[in-house]
Amino acid sequence: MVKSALQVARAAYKPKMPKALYGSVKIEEGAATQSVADQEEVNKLFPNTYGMPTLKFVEASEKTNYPAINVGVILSGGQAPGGHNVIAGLFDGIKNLNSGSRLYGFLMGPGGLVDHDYKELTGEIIDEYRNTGGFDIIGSGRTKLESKEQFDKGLEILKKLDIKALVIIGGDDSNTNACVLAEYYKAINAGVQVIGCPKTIDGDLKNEMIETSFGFDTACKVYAEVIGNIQRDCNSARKYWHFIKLMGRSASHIALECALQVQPNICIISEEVEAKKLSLDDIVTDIANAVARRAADGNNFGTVLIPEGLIEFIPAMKLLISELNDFLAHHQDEFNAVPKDEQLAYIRKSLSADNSKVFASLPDGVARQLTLDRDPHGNVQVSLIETEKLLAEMVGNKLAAMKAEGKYSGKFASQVHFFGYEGRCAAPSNYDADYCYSLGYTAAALIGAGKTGYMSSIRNTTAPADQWIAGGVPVTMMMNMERRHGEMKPVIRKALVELDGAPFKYLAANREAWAVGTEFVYPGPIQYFGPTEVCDQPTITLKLEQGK
Ligand code: FBP
Repeated sequence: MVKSALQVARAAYKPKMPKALYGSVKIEEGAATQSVADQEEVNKLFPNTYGMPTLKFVEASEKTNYPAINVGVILSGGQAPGGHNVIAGLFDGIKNLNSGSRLYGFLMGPGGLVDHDYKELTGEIIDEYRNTGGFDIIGSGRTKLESKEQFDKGLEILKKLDIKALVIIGGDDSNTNACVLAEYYKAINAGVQVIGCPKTIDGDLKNEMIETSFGFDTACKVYAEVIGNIQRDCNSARKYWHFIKLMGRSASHIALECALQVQPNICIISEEVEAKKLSLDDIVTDIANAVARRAADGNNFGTVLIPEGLIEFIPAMKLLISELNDFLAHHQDEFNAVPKDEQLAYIRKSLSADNSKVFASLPDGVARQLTLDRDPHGNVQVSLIETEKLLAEMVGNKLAAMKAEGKYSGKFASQVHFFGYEGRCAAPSNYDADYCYSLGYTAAALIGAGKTGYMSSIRNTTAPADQWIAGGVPVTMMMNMERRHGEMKPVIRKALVELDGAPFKYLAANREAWAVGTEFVYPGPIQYFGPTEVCDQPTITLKLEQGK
């Protein structure tokens, strides 16, 4: 591999860790836990892993002798900056337990476990990937690990390689499945521990014990850099409105964090749209009015940030998607047999009257998106829906109508952008490099302590890294029951933007000024070397959440 100058220099970076992890550790147990909701049902489904205490690692005066252990690791779902450092931390952690320990990576996601596709990760291989972006060390995939057959097939290879612990690095769905696997292996006495690590740029796997999912920090900084550049361009030429869609399948954390970093003219937050029961027309009208107000001051330019998941949060769309999910879960084969040019009509006549009307009002491309392209978890692939174009077009039409009525006299030209994939494999920021390495190292400590069904947790991350707190959280603690594919299932509750939370309140308090004025901030690129106030800042979301 030809390495860039940055890659070479960055390889030497030593990630910072919580102080406790540098020496021998012992566990301090917290209180027994409960699931966030539906306690009885979740307890029933996880009799062996429910109710376990939270764990904290503290320095120990005596060194424990650990036997050598073979560990497997899986990267699951979308890429997020820092995944390689989780694996490096895990590798160093298990070698620290016992230098005879070995690490095996299952290839291309959970499918690698089922298909027995793996490679041993040696020190030489690990060194090639320290502090780099991407998941290419072993690849990732979205196969859903959920059936007993898959678990048993996986167990065959784990037994063959004498693997006693499996670390699954993934988002809420993958960690839900990790927990189901932990429960199953414990129930059958398989002798395999399962530990999860919180990953996703979307930032929606968080709770009181998991401050953030890794990759969110770096991805937002990459997007904020380019949005800042666009804003400077836009403020220079003063002739375009930029409609910028930002990744984040469901929650609007990425859009919100970017807004806090760049101070755009408009930022839509899906969770607010849902709470206020706004229609697509309401959203378009709000944007058009803001454009008209700026035009009245001679400012025919601006930026609009749009969260990727918006469509699903518009109440009428949400009802439609929910009926589509149930309908397709039960009629997928029948649907597949319908000729392509008749599929939309087939769906229209199969839906209830209200939803059929909403479905019929959508442009064909969007309607097709909602019915055809699902990920293996059954989710609509919202990243493929071009809401930025839809909104730019609809705002243009609305302004034309306003002009005809004499309510607007400006010029409107738009540019559209979608930022998502370009941030997912960026070289991890110092925050993510340190956080990820610590998560991996903590996963090794949880393995050493014989734990299963836990997620690796690092807290207090707005403080300097030596004050971070390492521990473990029972995955069942994060669960509730939700409807999936037409059935009630135990799943980790997704953390959406809280409208009474400090980050949203900060946006709400400032957005009027940002809409009318031009108060753009230009964050510039992530810095890996230099003063700590430039290189080691956590996200604004995290700082506001922690009152800093
Ligand atoms: P994860 O939740 O698996 O981390 O994925 C996040 C994400 O980047 C979403 O923001 C986006 O909607 C989706 O993945 C895109 O998926 P794909 O990579 O399959 O196109």
